[in-house]
Amino acid sequence: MQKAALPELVESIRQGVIEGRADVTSRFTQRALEEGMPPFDLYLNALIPAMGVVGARMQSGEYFIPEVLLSAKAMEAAAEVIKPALARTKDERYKGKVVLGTVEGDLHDIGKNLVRVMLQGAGFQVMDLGVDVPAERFVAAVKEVRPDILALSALLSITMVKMRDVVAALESAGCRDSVKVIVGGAVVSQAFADDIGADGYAIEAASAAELAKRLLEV
Ligand code: B1M
Repeated sequence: MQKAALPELVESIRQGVIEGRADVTSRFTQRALEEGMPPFDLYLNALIPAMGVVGARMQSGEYFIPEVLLSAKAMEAAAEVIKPALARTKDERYKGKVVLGTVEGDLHDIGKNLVRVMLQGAGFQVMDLGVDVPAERFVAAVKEVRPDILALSALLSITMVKMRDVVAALESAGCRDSVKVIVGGAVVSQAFADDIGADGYAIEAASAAELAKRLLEV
């Protein structure tokens, strides 16, 4: 196979995500890893900025949902290729249990999945409840699994308020003090986290794993 410079590979992956080409992103991601690019750098330099471009195009009306879904699929295809490489860098020491999910009404899961990968890479055992998770389902999982951390993701202004409902539901069920609640997602902020009584906020996936470690002091 012909050698390609890393910046060119990164650009091809970025374009692959923007154009919604899963075949392109998985092929070039594989090549970038073979060329020695650290897996996390691929997220930071190629995948996340490319989804930023897709978001801007959605906002300006240039892209509609079908295009965005194709881009999301292309990003997931690259993420599948990166996963084994990330697993090899895994910190095997067990850090604790996390229940994770995207709140009710919200179907965005790319960022949440990245948070899961980072938590697992840091040594946490993660139970991922998926997307559109009602407050009662989070409470049931907290009672059942007894996690150290409950991690909530939201990408929409209209669904971030559901995070407050989850905290309230934990309080009503008498299990608020048994778990640390952390929140994140593009619309969430530290001020919002403080306002709803969460234990922590992280701006991106790697810092979510750092936050989880800090909260458990491990
Ligand atoms: Co949606 N969408 N979307 N969308 N979508 C946004 C979020 C939006 C900003 C686009 C825009 O208008 N510019 C906008 C929200 C505006 C707002 O409310 N403020 C929006 C909208 C409006 C909508 C719909 C309402 C569109 C419609 O139907 N008219 C609809 C809602 C559906 C629903 O959820 N009920 C909708 C649908 C969709 C798709 C299904 C087409 C698709 C989702 C596919 C999927 O997730 N499987 C989609 C996508 C892909 C996007 C954009 C383009 C990209 C999101 C993404 O995956 N980014 C997005 C625009 C944008 O963000 N630029 C947009 C990449 C990902 C790695 O980043 O998710 O931010 P992110 O995660 C980051 C951090 O936020 C953080 O870490 C991650 C990485 O480091 N993080 C956490 C996330 N969760 C965390 C939890 C933590 C800590 C950190 O602790 C627990």
